[in-house]
Amino acid sequence: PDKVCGIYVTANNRNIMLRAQMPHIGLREDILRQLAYVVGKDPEHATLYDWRIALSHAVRERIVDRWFASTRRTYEEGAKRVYYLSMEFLIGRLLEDAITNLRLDEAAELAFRELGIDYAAVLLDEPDAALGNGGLGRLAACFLESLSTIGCPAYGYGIRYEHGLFRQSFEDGRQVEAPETWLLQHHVWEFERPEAMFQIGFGGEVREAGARAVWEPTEAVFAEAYDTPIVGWQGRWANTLRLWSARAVDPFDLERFNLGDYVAAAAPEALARTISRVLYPDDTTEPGKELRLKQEFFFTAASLRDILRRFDSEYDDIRKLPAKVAIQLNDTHPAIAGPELVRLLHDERGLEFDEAVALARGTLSYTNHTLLPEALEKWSEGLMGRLLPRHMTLIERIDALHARENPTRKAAARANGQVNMGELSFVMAHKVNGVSALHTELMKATVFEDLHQLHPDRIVNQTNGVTPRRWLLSCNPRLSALVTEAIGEDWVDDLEQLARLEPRLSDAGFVEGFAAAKRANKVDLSNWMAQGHDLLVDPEAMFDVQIKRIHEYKRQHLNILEAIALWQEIRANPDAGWAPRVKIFGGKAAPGYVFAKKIIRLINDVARVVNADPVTSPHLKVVFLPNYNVSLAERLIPAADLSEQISTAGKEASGTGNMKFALNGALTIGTLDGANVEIRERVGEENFFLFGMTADEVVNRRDIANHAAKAIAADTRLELALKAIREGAFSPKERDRYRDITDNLAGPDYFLVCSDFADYWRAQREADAAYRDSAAWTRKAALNTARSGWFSSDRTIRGYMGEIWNAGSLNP
Ligand code: GL2
Repeated sequence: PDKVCGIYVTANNRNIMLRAQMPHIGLREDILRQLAYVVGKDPEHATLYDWRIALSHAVRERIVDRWFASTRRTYEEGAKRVYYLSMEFLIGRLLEDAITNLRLDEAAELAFRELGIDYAAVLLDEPDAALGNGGLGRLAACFLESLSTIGCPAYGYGIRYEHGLFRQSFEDGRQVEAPETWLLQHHVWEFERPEAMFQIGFGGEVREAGARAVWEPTEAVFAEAYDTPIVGWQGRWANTLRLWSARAVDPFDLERFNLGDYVAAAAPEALARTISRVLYPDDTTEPGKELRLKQEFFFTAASLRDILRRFDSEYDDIRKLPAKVAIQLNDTHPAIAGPELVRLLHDERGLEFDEAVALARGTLSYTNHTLLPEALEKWSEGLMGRLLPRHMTLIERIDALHARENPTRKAAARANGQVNMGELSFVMAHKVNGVSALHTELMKATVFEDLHQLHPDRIVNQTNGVTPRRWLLSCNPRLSALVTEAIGEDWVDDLEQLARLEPRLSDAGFVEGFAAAKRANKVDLSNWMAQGHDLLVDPEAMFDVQIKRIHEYKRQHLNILEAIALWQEIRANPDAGWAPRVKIFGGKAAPGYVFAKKIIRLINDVARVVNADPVTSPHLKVVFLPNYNVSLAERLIPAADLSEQISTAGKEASGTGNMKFALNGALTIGTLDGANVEIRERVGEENFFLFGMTADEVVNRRDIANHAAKAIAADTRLELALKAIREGAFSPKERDRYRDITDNLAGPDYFLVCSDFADYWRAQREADAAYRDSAAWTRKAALNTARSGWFSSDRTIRGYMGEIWNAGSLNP
């Protein structure tokens, strides 16, 4: 018999095996079969939704074959497994991703053409799985895809939030939040695993039992697993994303129900489910709520138990744990994994405490994603002691052990009535990494200075990356086709091959093709904005895009101040030959972040006034697109000319949007912050518009008295722009509306908007001049694409595998 994917083919399973090898075979028939027998519709009555579910099932079947084969190989080889623990996985739509990776695009398109159904509309029907806030969650999603592409046996572990990140709309320019409801529709991609269920406890007492302790929680919930297969490029490998959902141990109070108290009867279930109900809509700041700590312990504890159960099924010596298991903590959110793993090894399995710590440390590693002080998690001892009494004692013992090993140590994880989760993560990890070269150096010099002195080999850098399958191949078919035509398709999983485009820049046909792809993407976007948002923009104009969470450190207000100044200057001098621009914004503000929400409203108010000005509107438009998410990013990035990466230096750990733009041929205007530094080094300084203070200069500038007032006094444009806001030019009915913004900027201006304004203006005018020479601009844009190959998340993951996890690839 034939052997396919490690399975011998019999007559019965021949069709399945054929499909595993050639997934396009029989796709149309499978769609129709799924439509009938899974969706329960005939083609005459099927809606777009029905077709999408049918197609998704047909695609899913093809993934499952690979998935089984991957799992089987991992067991056969006794391979080390990587576990990525993350509170967030911002995966977006999954159907197109799967179709791309299985190379089913043509077959699917053909099938729907034959069926007379709009294939593009079917793909767009899928809601985004928005189980993340921003960069941190999207990075986790790119990593999952790269792990599968590379064929590294891995699991993602997280929470199956019933409601992902809120939906954003604008009312009178203000952000309005509505709950996100992705699970209201049937979620095709997951498999429920009722057999993988763990009871997770909270609160209660700790009973001493000899050298060990027994924790007796008073409250408990079940964690139930849902698995989503994640298929890599060409379907060679598929890993699992396992998300935990909370449910009650005693779901229903029958006695209360029979007494007619229906609300009380349902309360236990409702309370338990709260744990996996919502994603915290905070980016880089922690709400510090009990529920958040419960969420963290809930998913971390369930994941660890699952990991040990799997380990036990293969090995009988727990001392092999670090050799067979690598657990990555994505930020400090799962930091309780340190003490929990020690508890499982020491209290439950009877290992000596010191050995339990050593094994845990050999298994765990930790990624830091931010240096913002408000984002470094700290829990009060009161709260943690109440919820996790045993862990409190263990943290104290971990501190004591570490102090014994390192007598010169200054700080501790438990200090001043708080538990410092960064400190705890560092001490419990064998490697700690930053996410860009600059960020990693700042970690060593600031938050982890003392610990770095004690453990100089522990901190390493792994600069972030993005998956080229989603962020070029699939989101930008025109540019991908051009690239493949020029250098073949090996670039898709070997992105550094893009360097081979560089010699093609002397070929007029290639350069023209590059410009044509960008132009066509811009026309598409303009049409979409005209249809969906009633916004008319000229595709010839420069598309200047800032899309990311709204935060003072990211400085959307610097961008809109520049827009105001430009508007004023064009009004004063309309015939100066302005390079036309469309400034596009997108991004959500945390619901409780009042200042960020004010920035959103200001941008919308400015857009209204500026876009209605007949004098300036041929030259300048301002657009804020609502509900920015992964799918909107996929639409905007291929059409961008200029990428705004203008954070206060030292504040953006890495950024990953910056990489997506460069890869898709946008030029960056940016500060020396995060991965911008490395992008500029690679694409060349002449192909990047640099401005602003360095991280060191930022720190020094803050010490200068009245730095903002001085910057304003020295720059008439800035002064006039602020004056216009203050005098109500954009809020005539409420002149004070932006008083807190203007007061802040003229006063403390912690993020140094005013101090960087003049240089930002200069860089923007340089960008204008460069854009006017369209041949030179296209060349710069193409060089950005050709030199962005290093920013693939495949490269990042290989770095983790080699320097942190000591894990290998099983790809055939
Ligand atoms: C972040 C950083 O702010 C961002 O610069 C980085 O690219 C990502 C991924 O490493 O992580 N840190 C953080 O807490 N969030 C981020 O996006 N939310």
